[in-house]
Amino acid sequence: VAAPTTRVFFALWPSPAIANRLHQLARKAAATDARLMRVDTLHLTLAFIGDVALDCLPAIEAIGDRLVWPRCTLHLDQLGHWPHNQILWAGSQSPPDALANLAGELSSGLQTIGITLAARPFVPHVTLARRCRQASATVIEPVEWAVEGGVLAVSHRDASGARYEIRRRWTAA
Ligand code: 2AM
Repeated sequence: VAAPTTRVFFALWPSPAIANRLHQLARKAAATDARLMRVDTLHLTLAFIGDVALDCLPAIEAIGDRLVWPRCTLHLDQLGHWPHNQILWAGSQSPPDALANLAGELSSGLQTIGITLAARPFVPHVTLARRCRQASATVIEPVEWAVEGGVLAVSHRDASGARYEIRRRWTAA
C-alpha cells in the first residue's frame, strides 16, 4: 500500500483587501469564459513541492521555521497572459530581490531534505484566471502588497478545481 501523500507548496498569501483588488482586476481583464480564481485562493507561489508523503511534512515545516521571512513591498503593476497554459496573472516589473532570495532559500532548504524543485526560473506571479484564451498584457495602477510573511499551503483537488488549506503561517521578523 502506498504511503498517503499530500500536495504542498510555499506561498505568499495576500490580505483580503489585496486579494479583493486583484480579483476585481481579473474580472475586468479576463475573457468572459475564463475561470476566475476565487478571491480566497489568490496567492503567489514561492516553491511548488507537489506530492509528498505525509511524514515529510514536519521536515518541510522546519525549513519554514528556520527561515528569516523578509518584509518587503511588492508592486503588482502588470497583468500578463501566458498562451501556453492560458493563465492570466498579475506580476511586477521590478519584483524585490527579497522574493527571489526567499524562493532560492526555500529551494536550497528543500534540497537538504532530498526534495529537488523543478529547474524552472522563479517568475513571481499571482494567477488570476485559468482557461483564459485571450487577454492583452497591460500595465496597471500598482497594487502595493506589503509582504509580511508566508505560508505552507496544501492543495486539495476535486471536481470543482483546487481548494487550498493553509497549514502553517510564518510572520516576518
Ligand atoms: P500557477 O498558478 O502558475 O499554475 C498551486 O498549484 C500553485 O503552485 C499554483 O500557484 C501553481 O502555479 C504553482 N505551481 C508551480 N509549479 C506547478 C506544477 N508543476 N504543478 C502545479 N502547480 C504548480
